[in-house]
Formats: sequence, C-alpha cells, structure tokens
Amino acid sequence: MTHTNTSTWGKIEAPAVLVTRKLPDAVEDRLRRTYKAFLNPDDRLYSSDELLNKASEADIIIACHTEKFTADVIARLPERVVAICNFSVGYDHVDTAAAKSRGIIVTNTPDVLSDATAETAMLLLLGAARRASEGEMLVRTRQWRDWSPSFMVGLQVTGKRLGILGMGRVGQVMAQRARGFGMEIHYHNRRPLDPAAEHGAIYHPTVDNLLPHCPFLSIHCPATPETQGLLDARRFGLLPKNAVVVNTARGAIIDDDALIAALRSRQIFAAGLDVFNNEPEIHPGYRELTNAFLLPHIGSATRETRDAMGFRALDNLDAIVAGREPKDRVA
Ligand code: 8YV
Repeated sequence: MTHTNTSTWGKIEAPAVLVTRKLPDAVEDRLRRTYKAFLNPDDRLYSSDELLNKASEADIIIACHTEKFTADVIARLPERVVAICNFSVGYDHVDTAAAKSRGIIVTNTPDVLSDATAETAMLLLLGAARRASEGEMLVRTRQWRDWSPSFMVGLQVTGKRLGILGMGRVGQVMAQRARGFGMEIHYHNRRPLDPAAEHGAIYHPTVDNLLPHCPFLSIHCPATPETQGLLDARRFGLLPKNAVVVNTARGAIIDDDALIAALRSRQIFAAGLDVFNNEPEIHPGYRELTNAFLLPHIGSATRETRDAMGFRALDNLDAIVAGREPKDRVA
C-alpha cells in the first residue's frame, strides 16, 4: 500500500471498514457517513477464521484488544487490508513487526483514556487497601452480623508512598490523583521525566530499586517482551511486607502464580486487578482470594472515554485514507 493509492479511494468508492466489535452509536454514525461500514451490531467475538473471512471485504479494520493479530493472522489477511486502527491504547494484541513487514499501518488511541484508567487504578488501590471485595461479600451474603473495633480493619492510603511502574500518560494522571490523597510518588520508567513533569516524584533507575520503597504499587507500563512476567516471585519479595499491588495495564506483566502465593501467605496485603493473563479465563487462584479486588477489564469503560476512543480511531482512519500520516501510528 502507498499513500498515493489510498488517497485515490474517495474518487472510486468509499473505502470499506470492518469494525470487529459494537462501538458507541455516535462513532458508528460518523463512520457510516464516510465509509462502507461492516459493523458487528450483536458484538460477537470473532474467531481468527471469522475475522479473516470478514476482512476479505475490508480495506481497513477497526479492532479491539479482543482480536489477536498474530504473525499468522497478519500473514493471512487479504492483500487489500492496508491498516489496523485499534480502539485501544495497548497494542500488544498486534504483532507490529509482522504488520510492518506487510506494510500494514497500525494505530492506537492514547491520551483519551488516561483519566478513566487512572480512576480505575485509584478505585482498585482504595478497594484493595480497605478490603472492599471482602466487605461487599459479607453484606451480600448476609454474613455481616456484628461490628467491633477490630472488624474489617484495612490499610490507610492517605500520606503513604505510591510506586508507579511506567510513568507514561496514565501513570502521570495516577500520580496526580494520588497526590490528592497526600501520597508521595516514586516511579520507574525507561527514562526519567523532565523535572517540570515530575511534580516532585522520585525516580528510580531500575524496577529493583523502586520496589523496596513501595507500600503501594500501581502498574502502568505496556506489555512488551521486556515486561512479560516482570513482577515475579523475586520482585514481589522486594516489596515491603503488607504491600498493595494494583494493575490496570496488562496481565502479562504479572507472574500469576507468584502473586497468588504472595497474597495467600499475606506477604502482600492485597491486590487490585483489572487486567489478567488469558482474560477472561483468569487463573482460578484469584477467585479464591478474599484479598484480591477483581474487575473485568473496565479501566477505560466510561461513556465519555468510549466515544473519545472511537473518534480517535476514526481520526487515524481518516488520515490514512487521505494519505496523511496518522497521529497515533505505532507500526
Ligand atoms: C480498552 C485497554 O478498553 O485501551 C486499552 O489498551 O486496555 C482498554 O482500556 C480495550 O483495550 C479496548 O480494546
């Protein structure tokens, strides 16, 4: 595909866009105004074969993290597919090297979901620290029979230290929100932020340096081959005893067996998790833990953010069709 080719589309017929999942109405309306849209009104999850079959009529695919574009799937995509515009900031579900080698453009939707995701991280941090899951279960199952000064005592968040692993867009919003709770921010990132953007946060050059300073830890780095299983038994062992671990990034960053063992032994006080390895078939060990506060990957699930993600994906699509460089190109 070349940009010269794509920019001629408008003169022949509207480019065909396959949308893998049901998107907000306003987003689908805008899409339909300009393109030949193949939508998924029932929001069915396509198998790879179905996806490939449907892609036979598409020039561009708007995809979510639920569709896995492995090297094999990308190799089997029809010749006419020129771009995958993701409705997500994370793009670990796309083999970008394979896409690049076939000349398929890949985009994502950064920025627009930082507030919503940081809200979820804060919810998990507070919920895990204050034993929200356990408390809610007591109420719902009529096991709440009594009150005493020692009943359901959790950890106070205010004024504590928060470690942020990955100080990108979401990590920085999380830091800002946590400062509202008087938290002191420590972080690790591939590079330190400019001092003006740090707002006093303390940089640690390695993950191992950061962890001993973190009674609370929130994960905000992308899933890459380098971060796969980054938080393993050894690294969990570097956290202070009774730490709280929160993950709104990707399940792949955590070694599930190691976290479950640390939660069972109470070496880690609690975890708040919105993302998991192998979603939605998560490690069964999590379901048994009362000190795990679990959400079903809803980090960015607010009305405003879903619309904004869709419009951002369409902005990228429009740019590609017009032969311009899309703002959020990742491959
Ligand atoms: C999205 C996410 O809801 O954008 C991301 O990377 O993890 C989620 O917040 C999901 O990926 C949409 O495809």
